[in-house]
Amino acid sequence: MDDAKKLEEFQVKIDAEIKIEPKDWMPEDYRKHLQRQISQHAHSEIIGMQPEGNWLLRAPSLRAKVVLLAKIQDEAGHGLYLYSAAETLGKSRTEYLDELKTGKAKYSSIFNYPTLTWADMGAVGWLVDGAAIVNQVSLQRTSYGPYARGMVKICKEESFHQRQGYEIIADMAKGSPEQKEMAQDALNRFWWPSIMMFGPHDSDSPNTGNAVKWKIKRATNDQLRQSFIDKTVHQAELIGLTIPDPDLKWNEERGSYDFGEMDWDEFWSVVKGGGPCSKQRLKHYNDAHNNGEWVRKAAKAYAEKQNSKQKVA
Ligand code: BYC
Repeated sequence: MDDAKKLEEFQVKIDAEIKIEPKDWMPEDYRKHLQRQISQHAHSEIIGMQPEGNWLLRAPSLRAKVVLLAKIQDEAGHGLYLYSAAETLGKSRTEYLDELKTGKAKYSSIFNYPTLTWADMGAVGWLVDGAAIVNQVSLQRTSYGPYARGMVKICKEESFHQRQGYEIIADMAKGSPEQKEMAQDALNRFWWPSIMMFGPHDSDSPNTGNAVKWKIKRATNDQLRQSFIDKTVHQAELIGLTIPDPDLKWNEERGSYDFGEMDWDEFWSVVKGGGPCSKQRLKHYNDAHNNGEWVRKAAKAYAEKQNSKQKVA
């Protein structure tokens, strides 16, 4: 069958909501698109452990520490599912990780901001995981089978993450005036970076066209951002916090909130590696990877020993 015919059949499958599986024929651009998106997603989960790891040893109670630790471990698990899904596209985990180590690969801009207070653990869970869920719920229906199935499990865990963050911020918002101030300050610092997680406006998003045609994306950047804002404003009101956007206003006609413009210079600078913590995040990842060399060597030596024992037997 020639490529034009294969392409036509591929699109028919996509339009009929039939999942594409690793051994199915797929256009090279579809494969590359997914390799890029799934690996960036995996890197985000792994780098995303750092801002929260910063507070593990300073959590204010044993319960808070245990819950935060469980959440961070979940993020590691998400990264591993996603690398496995990305590997089914014919590129090895080592290659993906090399791209992360050298700074060639992108990961979500949000993780290049510092977590300065305990209230930031609330803001990260509530807003960052909240934004991640809105995106990932739609990705459960993405056209590539391994990615869609990975998302189902990830979404279940993310909703626990969102609730743990909301609990922290809600407790602080009803605490002492200083605690309420910390909660508001965390919201002020994390609001705009969180809504930037959805990426550029659709009109400035070069990947959206193909992503929608191939049903990799089931909703566009702007649609998902709007859905997140509409959900979150009410949650802020419930706990007496104010979204730091003077242009935020309910639009009766659209049945949605109107909101202010993001600082796109800041967004692109962070995406290109100029975020407040970009260098620190990459260095920490590389240091951890290098420090783990002895574990990888030991595991390899053990596997070789087991293999040679089996051969002898
Ligand atoms: N940050 O054409 P566009 C989590 C890049 S982590 C950095 O719209 P696309 C969690 C984009 O990659 C949640 N870069 O791209 C973990 C593209 O560059 P390239 C992570 C961004 O792919 C721990 C260029 O800008 N979630 O759950 O159609 C703790 C043009 O953009 C960003 C995912 O990764 C950004 N914010 O749409 C807590 C979900 N935005 O690659 C939580 C999966 C854009 O062409 N990914 N760029 O050089 C997606 O849904 C899509 O990839 C995006 C971007 C919506 C992020």
